[in-house]
Amino acid sequence: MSVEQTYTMIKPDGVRNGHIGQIITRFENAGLSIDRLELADVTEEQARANYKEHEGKPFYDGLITYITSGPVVKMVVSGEGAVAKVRTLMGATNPADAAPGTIRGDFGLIMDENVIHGSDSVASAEREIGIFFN
Ligand code: IDP
Ligand code: MG
Repeated sequence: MSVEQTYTMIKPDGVRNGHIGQIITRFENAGLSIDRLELADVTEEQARANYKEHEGKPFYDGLITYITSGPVVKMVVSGEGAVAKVRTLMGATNPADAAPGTIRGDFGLIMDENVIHGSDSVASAEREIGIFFN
């Protein structure tokens, strides 16, 4: 493994429900560094670019509406194996299946509002950092 950067964002429900501090604390406790951080709305263009792979799926329109529904916390996080580390800390996509102790397991309840996004590969991370921090 090597030092990587990943893109992660606390989604509108995570911000709305007051979980920013606890989520950032989990990253820092895991030894990850916060390289960039910004509270902002996701534009429709950014949302569509980020979720391009899901275009046409039944949940796609709802996903775009949800991710643009309020401010998010956008972050670039780095460290040894940061991409996989953040995904492990996040937990399973559906909070109903996410293990206790994971961010989605502890702070989420339903698939439609699953608290956090994290890049799934180094290539995705580079693409997503370009979308959200240009
Ligand atoms: P991931 O966020 O764990 O990488 P993906 O399968 O890439 O999961 O899906 C991207 C996002 O789309 C999820 O985080 C979730 O917000 C949303 N999503 C995925 N599948 C569904 C679904 O079946 N219903 C509602 N939303 C979904
Ligand atoms: Mg994904």
